[in-house]
Amino acid sequence: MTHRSEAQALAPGHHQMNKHLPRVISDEERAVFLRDGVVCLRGVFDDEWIELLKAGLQKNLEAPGARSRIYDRTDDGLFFLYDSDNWQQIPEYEEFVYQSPCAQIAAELLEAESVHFFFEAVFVRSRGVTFPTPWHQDEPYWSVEGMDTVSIWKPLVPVERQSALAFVPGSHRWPTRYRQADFAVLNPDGQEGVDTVSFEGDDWEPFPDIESNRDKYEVVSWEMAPGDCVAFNGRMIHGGSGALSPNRELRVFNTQWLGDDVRVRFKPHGMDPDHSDKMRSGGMQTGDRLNSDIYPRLPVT
Ligand SMILES: O=C(O)CCC(=O)C(=O)O
Repeated sequence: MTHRSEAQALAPGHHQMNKHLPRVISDEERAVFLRDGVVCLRGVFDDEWIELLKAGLQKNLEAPGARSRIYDRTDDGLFFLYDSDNWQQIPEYEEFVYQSPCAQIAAELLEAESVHFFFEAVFVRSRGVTFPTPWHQDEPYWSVEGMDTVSIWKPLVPVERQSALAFVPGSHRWPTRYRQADFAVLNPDGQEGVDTVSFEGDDWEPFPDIESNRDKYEVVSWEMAPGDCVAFNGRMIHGGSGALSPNRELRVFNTQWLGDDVRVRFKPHGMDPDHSDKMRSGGMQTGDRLNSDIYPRLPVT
């Protein structure tokens, strides 16, 4: 594994992208991603990346970040934790962002010459948690707008199909603006200052009932092993993960990548995660391209 300091020495002022994808992303996989908005990629991260992320996640759990949230907690101590944007505090995450094949995968799926890294997110469920992630689309919550987005969701432990993140194929192209869930209400510990959104008014249609109509919406999910990932567009309807078997935990590391048409857009209904302060302090306003000093731009080599 090349360390970031070596990479910087190789390319001052630029971050060298690791080229060691264990295998090529096929034309068919790219076509599925563009058509369905989601593709399951098998065996694209070697064990060394999984071990690195596990070590980083352990540090993350020992010292959760400012955005850390508990979404669910049971009386017998089971929890579902979310955290994000700690990549500059956790060296293992930073190394993964700059050096792993992840940026290459994102750029290849988006057919882009470079991609911006937006943020990482972790989703940790202790053994037997059944709490499902509400169905939603990501982009309405983000402080950016655009079609060229991809999130790369990878379990660090084996995950059964019933527990994996699930998707409505093709929903990234649906024109309807749906009223999204406010994740701020998932707050059993009464944490203060959590990001909140409010999709009020006539601009938003009621969110479809995906859970009761999984067959109708042709919902897909996959049993996955460490090294596999699902790559999905930020406009995809997804959710329904959870439902762990009693002896299974779930540890997921997700990274979000932004391509050519993405611009900053501060949303009047609120943002989650709200990057508007971070963006404003980096000189970004609605309509701007992302500032590469804040959101690293990684070229495909
Ligand atoms: O892993 C989960 O349960 C939620 C993931 C999710 O919603 C996301 O990555 O956008």
